[in-house]
Amino acid sequence: MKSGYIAVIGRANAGKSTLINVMVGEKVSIVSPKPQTTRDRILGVLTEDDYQIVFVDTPGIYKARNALTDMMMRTTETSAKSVDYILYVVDGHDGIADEDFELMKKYKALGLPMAVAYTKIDIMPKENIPLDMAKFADSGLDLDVFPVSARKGKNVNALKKFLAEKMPEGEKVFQQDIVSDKSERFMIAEIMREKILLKFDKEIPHGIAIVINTFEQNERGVYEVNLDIVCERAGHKAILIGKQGKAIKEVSSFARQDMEKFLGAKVFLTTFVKVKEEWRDRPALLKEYGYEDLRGD
Ligand SMILES: Nc1nc2c(ncn2[C@@H]2O[C@H](COP(=O)(O)OP(=O)(O)O)[C@@H](O)[C@H]2O)c(=O)[nH]1
Ligand SMILES: [Mg+2]
Repeated sequence: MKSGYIAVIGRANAGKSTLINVMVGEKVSIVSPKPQTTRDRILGVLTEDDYQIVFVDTPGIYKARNALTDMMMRTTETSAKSVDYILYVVDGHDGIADEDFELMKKYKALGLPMAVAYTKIDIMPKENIPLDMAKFADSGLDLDVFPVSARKGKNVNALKKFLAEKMPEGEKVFQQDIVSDKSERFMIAEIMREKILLKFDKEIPHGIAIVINTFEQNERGVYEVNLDIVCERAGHKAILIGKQGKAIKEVSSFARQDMEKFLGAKVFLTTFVKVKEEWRDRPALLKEYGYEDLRGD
């Protein structure tokens, strides 16, 4: 049996979470076109007859600007140091940046083996692929590069197989049917945050925290979910709610549908919007909202 941990690293928005979801075969991490979508370290577990890979999704790499992003960066750093292997994700559509090579060099210097997933090839001109492959070859970093499309599932099996073979011999860490280390409650909050990321622009989604007050399945099998959407300003609250509550109704409806898909049952969702100024810079509130500091983990 092969079994090990792989940290999935790369710039914000590269497509890390999408690729993990596809490899695991279930949604374990939310996805949006905006940076800072993933805030926590999330484990996505892929189990086959002869191997288990635990993918460590990370918040990505960008410059820290507040206590929350600072903590997210530390989470990425810490996660990258306690694994067997690194999968570096490059957005092929966006193109390889010098920063990517700097980061790959930095993580290689930790002494961990690394492969590259060059993703989103479904939306880029085919002729760019060999040009970028030459850049990888010329980097002197000795990398195994896999051009993939997470969205179309292209070449993903080849990548999985390659990674499985790189895992050390060992027993399973998670039971066969476990796909994530996170609870259903956590995913419900994340699904709500994903829909807000998809609907609202600028600073609003980055200043959102979701607090689940109730998460219960009643005797009819319906999940009763009550949650607070915490934002940073009264102005944001007004936008989140919208005229006659139109915006919040719409976003809650999308969230509910996705929650039902995730839980495989009906959901009765009620939401409240609250303001907590500057919560992202207040350690006590970060903790209250479930953002635990992984430093020294
Ligand atoms: N077309 C296309 N879009 C993708 C692919 N993978 C990710 N995306 C999109 O890229 C954006 C960022 O993806 P996400 O997984 O959240 O990136 P992360 O920040 O690295 O975790 C989202 O809008 C995804 O839908 C892909 O293979 N093809
Ligand atoms: Mg992500």
